[in-house]
Amino acid sequence: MTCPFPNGVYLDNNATTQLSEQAHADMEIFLERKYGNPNSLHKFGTETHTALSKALDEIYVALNASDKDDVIITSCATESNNWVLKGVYFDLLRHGQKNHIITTQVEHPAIRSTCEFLEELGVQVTYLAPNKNGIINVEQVREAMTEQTGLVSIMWANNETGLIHPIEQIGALCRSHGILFHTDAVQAIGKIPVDVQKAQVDFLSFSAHKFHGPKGIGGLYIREGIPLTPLLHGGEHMHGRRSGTLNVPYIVAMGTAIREAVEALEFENTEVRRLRDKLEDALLQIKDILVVGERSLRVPNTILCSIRGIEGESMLWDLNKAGIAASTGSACASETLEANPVMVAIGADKELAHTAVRFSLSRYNTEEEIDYTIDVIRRSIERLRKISSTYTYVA
Ligand code: C6P
Repeated sequence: MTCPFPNGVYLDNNATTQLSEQAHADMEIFLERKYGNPNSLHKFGTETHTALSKALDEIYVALNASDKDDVIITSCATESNNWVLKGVYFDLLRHGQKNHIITTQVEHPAIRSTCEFLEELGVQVTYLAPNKNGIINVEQVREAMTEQTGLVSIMWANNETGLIHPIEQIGALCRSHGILFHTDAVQAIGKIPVDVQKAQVDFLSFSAHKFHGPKGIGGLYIREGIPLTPLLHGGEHMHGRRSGTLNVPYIVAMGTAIREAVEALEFENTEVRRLRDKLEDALLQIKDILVVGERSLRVPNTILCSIRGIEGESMLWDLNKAGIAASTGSACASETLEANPVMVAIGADKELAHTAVRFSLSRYNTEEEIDYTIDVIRRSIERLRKISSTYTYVA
């Protein structure tokens, strides 16, 4: 089927997003004429320094950070996540009095692999399993807490399912027990309101390319007065917390992108949600499809589904040929690999828990694109089920 949209239909916005036009326009001058190092004292430096301060202000406002808190620019959320876990290890866990981290089975590998690395250094890690709704509840966190718990790290919204964890309740629990709390908010910013004070977080990771900013730039929010050993030592950039000459053009673009993302939250919650629900309703009309997680518990843009009798990769291949970009999430296609823990938790059988297709929308998607996608999906499922060795197709 020939795609009627010249640039294709992009439904993989949890992987990365299109750069906003305004973010692109705002950063251009800093790639060209205004190239000074913001730490330099001459005119070239002061003009980039001013732009840097403005962009940082936009990030503080977007997160509702206080001006006593720190927002430190990093290269991406992977770096921010690594920094929190390894920094807390250096500051607290390696001394032995506290040696326990609570996290979940559904974190991004930037958390999971770093926890596994810390386990090799002697840290105890509890990986909470999602409940039957696919989320982690506050009681599970409370029950896992011990005298040794030094850090709780739980993502705000899951990248595969879009399911939202009760971050404000978990934040309040951690604060009342004096335990540090980190959240990976990569998939929450621009989709739902994120307020670091309300959520009582000590650390929060984000990545610009998930909210229509550029790739290779992100940040870590650190609450006022919380120490964190740097990952990168060097000059006095970012108050000595993260060294390296700052990437002014990308930081400027991230400032614009996060401001726009917050301004667009209402649109995300109404229009993007409406289009997501339209696509989801159409999927649910097809026989033997599982959509993971209650809609009301998910961010407005995400659908993770399993289609009986069809490998996720085969479906993606058909979609790609029709100009539509989606992904498999990281649910594993191979029987030998782990099943998706959320699907297991919500009671999916083995076949469904091993295959998935993720559709993630953005504010740039249109009704026409969704209608076209629905048409392509219907045809593809019919075609693939007819040739499936595991599915008995009945017209
Ligand atoms: N998730 C996905 O397709 P980076 O790559 O460092 O900017 O972001 C990493 C990251 C961290 N946390 C969460 C919750 C994420 O979703 C991601 C990126 C992409 O789901 C690529 S694996």
